[in-house]
Amino acid sequence: MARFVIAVFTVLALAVVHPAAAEQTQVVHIKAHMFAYSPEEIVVKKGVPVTLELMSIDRVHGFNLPDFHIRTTIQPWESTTITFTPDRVGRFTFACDHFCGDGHDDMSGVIVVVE
Ligand SMILES: [Cu+2]
Repeated sequence: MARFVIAVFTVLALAVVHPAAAEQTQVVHIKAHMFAYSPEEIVVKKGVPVTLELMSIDRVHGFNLPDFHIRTTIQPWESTTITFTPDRVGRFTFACDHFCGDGHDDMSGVIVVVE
């Protein structure tokens, strides 16, 4: 009986902890492809950590978000993860900085940080 009570208690405790933990990080999946990011615009909350999971579905691309000093290379079919905490509100442009073809110069997106 005691074991059963402990098991039920554990399940309840996990159920309570899990949603809170999920709110502490904003996970956003971004796909890169010639010559755009999908989605092109993401909205995140100021002061809450953001994890970007970046993946290219065709060739090598870059991801440069200078306002937050973030820059990485995105490899095809490999997940690249970046975590940062936006410390101010606004609209911040990210762009491909790895030449990927004729549309490369137009390959960009926006992170909107809200209160
Ligand atoms: Cu490019």
